[in-house]
Amino acid sequence: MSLIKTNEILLKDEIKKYRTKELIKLSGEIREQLIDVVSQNGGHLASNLGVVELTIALHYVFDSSKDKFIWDVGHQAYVHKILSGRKETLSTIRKYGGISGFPKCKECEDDCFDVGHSSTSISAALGLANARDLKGEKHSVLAIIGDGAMTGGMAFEALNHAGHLKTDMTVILNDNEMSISGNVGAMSTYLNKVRLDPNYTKRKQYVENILNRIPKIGNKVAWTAEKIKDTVKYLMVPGQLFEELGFRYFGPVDGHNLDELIDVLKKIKDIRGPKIIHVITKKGKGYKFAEDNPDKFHGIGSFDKETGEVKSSSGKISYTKAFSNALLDIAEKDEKIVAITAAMDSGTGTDVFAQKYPHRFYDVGIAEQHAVTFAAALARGGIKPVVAIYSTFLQRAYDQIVHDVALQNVPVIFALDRAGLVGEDGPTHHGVFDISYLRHIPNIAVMAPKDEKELGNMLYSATKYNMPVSIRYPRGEGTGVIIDRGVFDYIEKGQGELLSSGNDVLFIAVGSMVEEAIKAKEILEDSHISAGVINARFIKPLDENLIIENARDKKLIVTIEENVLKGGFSEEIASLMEDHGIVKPLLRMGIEDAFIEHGPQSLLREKCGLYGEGIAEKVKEKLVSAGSFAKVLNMNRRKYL
Ligand SMILES: Cc1ncc(C[n+]2csc(CCOP(=O)(O)OP(=O)(O)O)c2C)c(N)n1
Repeated sequence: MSLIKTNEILLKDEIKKYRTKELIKLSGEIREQLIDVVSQNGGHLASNLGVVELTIALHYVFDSSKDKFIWDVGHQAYVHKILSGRKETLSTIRKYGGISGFPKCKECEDDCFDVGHSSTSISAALGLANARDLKGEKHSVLAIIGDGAMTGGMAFEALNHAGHLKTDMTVILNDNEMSISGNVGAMSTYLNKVRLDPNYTKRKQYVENILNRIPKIGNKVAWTAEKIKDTVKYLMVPGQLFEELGFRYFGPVDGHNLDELIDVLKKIKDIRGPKIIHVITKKGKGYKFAEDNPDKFHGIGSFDKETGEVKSSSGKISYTKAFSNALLDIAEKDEKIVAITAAMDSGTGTDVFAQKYPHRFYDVGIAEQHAVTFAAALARGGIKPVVAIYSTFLQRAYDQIVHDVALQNVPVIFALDRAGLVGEDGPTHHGVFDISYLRHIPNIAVMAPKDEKELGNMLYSATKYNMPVSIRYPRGEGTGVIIDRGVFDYIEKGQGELLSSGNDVLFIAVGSMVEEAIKAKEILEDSHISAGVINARFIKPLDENLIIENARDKKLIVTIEENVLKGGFSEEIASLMEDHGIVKPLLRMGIEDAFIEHGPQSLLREKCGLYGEGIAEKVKEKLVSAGSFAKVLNMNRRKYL
């Protein structure tokens, strides 16, 4: 289904007739629309406010239905959406059935590559540019990448390859000195140096002009002259890094000056080979609250646009906060504990740890693979690293988990926030694969808490296991359970928890789904169906005895997990049953073999059947199809009479 309104005026065509004054006016109107929509729907505000002029200039000089724009991460593509036919539908962004918060090929032909995870744009641009060349086509290919995304290893791998291939493509480096929080690393320091040197561009041009005047006489002299040129250039021009990699460097350019932007884009349009334009922007530009607090307004829920205040929630603490508190309390008593984040300190709640223990905290940039190997080596060196990464982003580091952590059996703890359906960010961000990609790896324990208190207990226990451990927990508020700060219960490795015993059905639920299993159990009681509930706690190693003991006398076993069914927890249980010769109907509740779209987290859970009523319904259906429903009902009626 196309979400584009066919009658919508294409602003990207209109603006080609505009003069600077009109483009500036349009920038203001776009900013107003961004603030209006994001204050209602939530989303990535600060990044989009920062690229208004840059996006207008790109659409002014290029044509995105022919030329290819690849937005790194894609969270800053709202302005592109507005200009390329989605001005009217922007109000539906991130809503179920509405347009996505990220570029999506199926949504619009002006989106040429699906994105969501960081640092892929240069690889994608290089691939599209080579496809163009192989097919003998003619169009421009541009990767628009932030200085945060530039810290990701993939970006460097792609620069290295592009410089080697000498493919005609352009990288626009959108440098706002911020990742989600302040940017980190040597690359950031380097860009800062270039940015802060006002005479840099002039000096570069001057040096190049002089050097080009050196005459070339004979091979040997020419070679020597070239060498001298290189050396002089290197000494005189700060900012040679990209040129050394084979890119022609242009900039720094004021990313809010439309004339300057349009001018440089027009100039580079006809220059062949790999080029990089360094554009300086301000994150949150034009909205005071976002300029003052770009971190908070990077990704935000709905808020009051007059005050900048986020609309209040129920007051229960989030899983992230519970993790953050527990980490702090545990680390206070164990100085070997260090925390690692990959550019997500506030998202993972490690920012509080960073403030208290700056020397025990590492923000590695958007570099999940490096984070994991770095942690493995810290652990080898006798330290206890806690690596806090969203479930979806840890996908990047699968090999490092296998090769560097599990194989060496070193005690790295993975705190996997946003495990399960995350909601409005959609399929690139749902954390629904980690059970599958972790449970088959030897040596690692895979855990999931039923509530935010158990999360603390699991983290505490994991620091004692002396082995690799992963703890997955969902996005959003906890259950509201009371937590005694600094007091933890040790959980024996591989120990599940029987929450209630029943006669007919056994629920074996994982993490966020334990609460739903309890609801389903209560609903089923109204139909005289008696269900027991096990909180699995461990996906691996399983509490085999607890599960087998409770499964034997049941008519139906139900597994519930917020993960894909393929390779998930239910397969662990199916194997266990098989191994113990227990032949029972098994109802496996989880995410089917498809990518789940964006929308409110609770709605998506409902659509996947992962909620109390839905589970209870499925149980009844399964009992009917297994021929057990009438039997259970008759038996239980007799019991109750
Ligand atoms: C692999 C991966 N890790 C983490 C993230 C989360 N993330 C989204 S945007 C972002 C910061 C990007 O900074 P930058 O590229 O400078 O863009 P800006 O928002 O500052 O314009 C991060 C860390 C991600 N999308 N992908």
